[in-house]
Amino acid sequence: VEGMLDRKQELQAGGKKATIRSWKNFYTVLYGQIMAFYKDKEGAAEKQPVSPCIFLHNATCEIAKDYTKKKHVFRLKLGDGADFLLEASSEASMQDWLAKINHY
Ligand code: I3P
Repeated sequence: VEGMLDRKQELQAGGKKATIRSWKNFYTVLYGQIMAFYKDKEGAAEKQPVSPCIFLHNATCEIAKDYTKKKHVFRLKLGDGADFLLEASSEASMQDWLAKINHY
């Protein structure tokens, strides 16, 4: 699964509040248990990530019901305590990401 996602980091590894908290837009690709972040589809084709990839081992994700400022937002909690909000472009797209991420 791949596509544009807006991402905001809420917690860093260890569970500390993240210092850089703005939303950023990435062309996001899931390769098995690795989530990679590119500028756009071309960047993905050229394998030129613009942000460190995320390892989904021990990660969980669910709809971010507590986050009401945007629609179609889900929360990804990593095994190391980091926590990201991810905004999909539609309900269907969000459900697709949730299903694929929770499959691992
Ligand atoms: C952040 C930016 C985010 C905002 C975050 C701000 O500021 O405005 O959009 O999150 O609020 O810290 P900056 O661009 O200066 O980094 P929301 O969109 O969720 O409000 P937060 O610190 O309350 O998470």
